[in-house]
Amino acid sequence: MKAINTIAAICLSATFAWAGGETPSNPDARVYFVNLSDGDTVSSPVTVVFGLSGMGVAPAGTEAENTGHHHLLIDRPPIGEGEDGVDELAYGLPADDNHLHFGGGQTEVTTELAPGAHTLQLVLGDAGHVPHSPPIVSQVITITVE
Ligand SMILES: [Cu+2]
Repeated sequence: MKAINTIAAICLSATFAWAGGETPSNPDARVYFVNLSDGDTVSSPVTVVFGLSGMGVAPAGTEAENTGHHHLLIDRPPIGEGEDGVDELAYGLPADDNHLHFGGGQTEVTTELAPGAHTLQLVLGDAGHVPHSPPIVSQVITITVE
């Protein structure tokens, strides 16, 4: 019985962390890196191509069902984790050097990255930059810039 309670507690906390905002997503949608894989070595500037299936890309501010715009998290804990992680999931992503917004509906970026290892994650956001419910996020990948 104790084990069942523990599992229930874990499920509850996971559900909370993955609540996202108020805009429903297609739960089968997927966001992914088209041209990069975990462990890749690249040179700067780095081009990152964003893939999305099951939903559509629309500029920020567009209220249309099953759409969103891309965000690239650079050198951040996985979305929902770390300082402010839960708030970012529920209330929206900040715009800074670690959270790039593509509110024009862009599907790729070429950006300078310092030599060394960097983590990247894609997060789809709604009209107001808030992750959907459930959130549509990519795997976190680590790339090395030579
Ligand atoms: Cu945004």
